[in-house]
Amino acid sequence: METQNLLSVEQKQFFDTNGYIILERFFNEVQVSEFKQRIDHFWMDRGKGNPLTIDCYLDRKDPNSRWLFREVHGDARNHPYKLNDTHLVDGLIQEFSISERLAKILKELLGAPASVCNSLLFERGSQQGPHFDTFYMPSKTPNKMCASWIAIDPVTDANGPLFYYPGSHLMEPYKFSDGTLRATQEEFPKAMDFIRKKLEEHDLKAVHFYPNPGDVLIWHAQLLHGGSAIKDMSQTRASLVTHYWTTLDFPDPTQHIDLGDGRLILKKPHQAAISREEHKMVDEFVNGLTTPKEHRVGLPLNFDPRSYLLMNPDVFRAAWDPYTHYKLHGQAEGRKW
Ligand SMILES: O=C(O)CCC(=O)C(=O)O
Repeated sequence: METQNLLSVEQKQFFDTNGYIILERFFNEVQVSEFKQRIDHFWMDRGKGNPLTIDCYLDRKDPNSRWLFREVHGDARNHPYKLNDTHLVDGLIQEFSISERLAKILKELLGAPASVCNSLLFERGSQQGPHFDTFYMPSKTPNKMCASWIAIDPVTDANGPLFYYPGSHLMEPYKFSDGTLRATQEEFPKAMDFIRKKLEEHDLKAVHFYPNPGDVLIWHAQLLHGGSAIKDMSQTRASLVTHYWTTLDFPDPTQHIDLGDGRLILKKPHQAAISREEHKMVDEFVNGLTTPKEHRVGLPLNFDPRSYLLMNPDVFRAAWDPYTHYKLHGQAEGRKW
């Protein structure tokens, strides 16, 4: 039996033309308040077996260093952070990341069932510069990927609104030297120059997003977006970002956790399988690395050697240099960091 579409023809056309759609009051006040309580719960319940990782400021200026959530100081909560993949461990987060209604809408936009590839829980803005999601996680089938951004707190100019460039998904993408859209550290400045030129050519300007709690923005994989600077760090701006690939790239049903009603999550190993003692050894090992220069080129933009070893204890235990291992084996094996 043919199920009815949830998006109107106009909404679908808007997405195709602009690269995003906004769904106001998609989640109600009760759901939003449960979500907020769940964030408190995550911070209180950080026991020994907690498998989550967090990207946060601790000893560095940028928030890209990854830690075991159970080991970070509670003060990390007062700074921008991303708590990774809570959808893998929590049913309430799954109700947001891939609610039944959202799954149907994503299928209408992508033309194939969506499956959650990852999720990021923020309590403050990311302050991340303009980027395409394909810099980090391009889908195998071009353009068969998108993301949802769910507002949990109201967004103001002071708490670092998300910004995006309507129509940027139609610009010619920058291809990195390996022929893919996945960014490398060395080529990043060149790619950004190319993108700035294209924005000028198409006369595209950034728009800021000021949603109310419960509103959802869905963006196309190639929509240029980022997070504005936070002017008032005391204001939280909780949000959940979920990235989706499709079953076109993962046709084997055993690759997904099937929650029923078309709700799919890609299976992933839990990320933090390393003991506290080994963790210290990883730090020392990484500080002492003397990797040859040629092994450090062509790596993904956000490659973090420390996090790579933390998430792949077998690599650390075999005393592999993380850069070399990633280039020779990890990339082809789809290993994470
Ligand atoms: O919420 C933000 O500040 C930006 C999020 C973002 O760019 C992303 O998760 O890809």
